[in-house]
Amino acid sequence: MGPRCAPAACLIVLVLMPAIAAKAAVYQNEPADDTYLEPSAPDETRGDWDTMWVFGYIGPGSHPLLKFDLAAIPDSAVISSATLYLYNYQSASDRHTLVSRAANDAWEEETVTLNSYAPGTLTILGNTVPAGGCYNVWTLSGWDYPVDLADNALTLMLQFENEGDGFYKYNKYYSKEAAGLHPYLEIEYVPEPASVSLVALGGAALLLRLRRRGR
Ligand SMILES: [Ca+2]
Ligand SMILES: [Ca+2]
Repeated sequence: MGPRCAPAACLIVLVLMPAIAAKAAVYQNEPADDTYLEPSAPDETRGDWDTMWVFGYIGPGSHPLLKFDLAAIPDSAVISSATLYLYNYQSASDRHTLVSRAANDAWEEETVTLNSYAPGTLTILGNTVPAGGCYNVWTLSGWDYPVDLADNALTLMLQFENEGDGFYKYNKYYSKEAAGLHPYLEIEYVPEPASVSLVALGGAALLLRLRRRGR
């Protein structure tokens, strides 16, 4: 009976494992749905507009709503960073703007309105100072992402931090219906558990072949 694992084969497995397991992947995608919810028109849809307003003055403001399809990312992936980009083509305030995860993904841009949509639990993931004529960037942190990798959808809602403070303010962002400069989400992740098990499977197959050869 031959050796259970030839030294050269062991070396190949040991060299390949960290290289494959650590390989990061990048998801970059536009929203599947984007719109905004408008308190002055609570039954109107804005899903086909090329603009999404963040507005605040007195009382509730206007809230962009974006949904990203995460099916391309394995459910077991480990996410190292997530960043939202929205192009601001007209700015009337540099007041802090929040992005929150909304628990309810059951909406479509063609039909959703302020009155038809209950966001469920809102969790603040990012806060940035907007500026006009450029992409505004939100670094997402504290995202409990496994649940969204499992249901393949992330809904994000934007609003001014203190939207009803009596200060007239707005920012206009391009939606995915605009001619260009669309919103997008970038996620860096490692499909770690899947890769490790693939490497382990490859190693097991190699061992099996060597053992058979050794008989
Ligand atoms: Ca849209
Ligand atoms: Ca979800």
